[in-house]
Amino acid sequence: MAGFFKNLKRKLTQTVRSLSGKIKNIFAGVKLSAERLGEMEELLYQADFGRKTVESILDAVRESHSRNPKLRSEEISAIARRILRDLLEGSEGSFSPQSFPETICLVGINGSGKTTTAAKLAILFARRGHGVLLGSCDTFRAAANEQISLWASRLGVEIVQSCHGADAAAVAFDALSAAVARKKDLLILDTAGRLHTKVHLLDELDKVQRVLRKKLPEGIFHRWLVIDGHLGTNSLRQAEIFHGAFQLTGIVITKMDGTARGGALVSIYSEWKLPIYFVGIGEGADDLRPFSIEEYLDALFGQEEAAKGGK
Ligand SMILES: Nc1nc2c(ncn2[C@@H]2O[C@H](COP(=O)(O)OP(=O)(O)OP(=O)(O)O)[C@@H](O)[C@H]2O)c(=O)[nH]1
Ligand SMILES: [Mg+2]
Repeated sequence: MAGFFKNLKRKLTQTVRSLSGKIKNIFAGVKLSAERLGEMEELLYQADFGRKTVESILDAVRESHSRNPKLRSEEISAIARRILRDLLEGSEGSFSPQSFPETICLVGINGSGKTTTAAKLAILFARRGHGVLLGSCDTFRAAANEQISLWASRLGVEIVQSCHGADAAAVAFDALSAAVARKKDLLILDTAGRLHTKVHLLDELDKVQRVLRKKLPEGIFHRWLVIDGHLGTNSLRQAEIFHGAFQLTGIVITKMDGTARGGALVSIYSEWKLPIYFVGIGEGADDLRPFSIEEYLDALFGQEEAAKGGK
């Protein structure tokens, strides 16, 4: 846990500066005014918090200010933190393969980080002693096979894949059969990135899902949307389309390192109430952490606010 905090905080330094530091810059030593609140509003939008989230925070600040006209910047940060914590309540996904072959199918738009996340998950659970099989249903992108097989051999994880242009649903079927035959605890399926606006690609994914649904009871068939943390409010639309098409069961947010944003996560959770399982914080195999609300807030606001009663 401490490692996660240090890592995520180090990697989110830009965010730390923008939220904790900037709230201080806006309010330190000056009276709270409509103009200052306007600046805070802008800051929150820049960090990708959605309208409802921003309004909830500003309303709470105004309300506290009416009771205490001498509200300090630290207290304003603590209020924002409290509102975000409330909005995120219940969002921490906890995952450990229980009955074989538990299957995670990763879906999302192009370049969101699915393949990298598949590799990171594979090594994470392999190290915990689980039998893991990777399946590559990305038969669409020419270099996809090479990319994932390189990961598999580097990490020493078994993989099932097919040739470029093959039927993705057939690969899903083969991978699942192999997972059963080899008695793997966990099958992690990577899929081709697709724009949520491209109907034929969504149809292909639907076929993959139907093949898996026939074989897997609902409880062990996980459909996680991989979202790029840089993409901001656009990711709400992605979640809506992918959730509508595949009844998602969870979320992974990638590229949370080095982004001054990351607030869209709160909107996605508020809207869909899908558990957030993992956060990607880099390109390496170990740069994946279980999602933790407090650590996310610490990373956003900085340790100082955490110590000052934001918790
Ligand atoms: N900084 C950072 N980069 C990441 C992270 N996750 C993935 N990437 C990088 O993002 C790029 C795209 O990652 P992929 O895993 O190939 O994405 P994908 O969703 O499989 O892409 P397609 O298969 O083309 O749809 C690569 O350069 C990764 O190294 C992360 O958490 N942090
Ligand atoms: Mg990929």
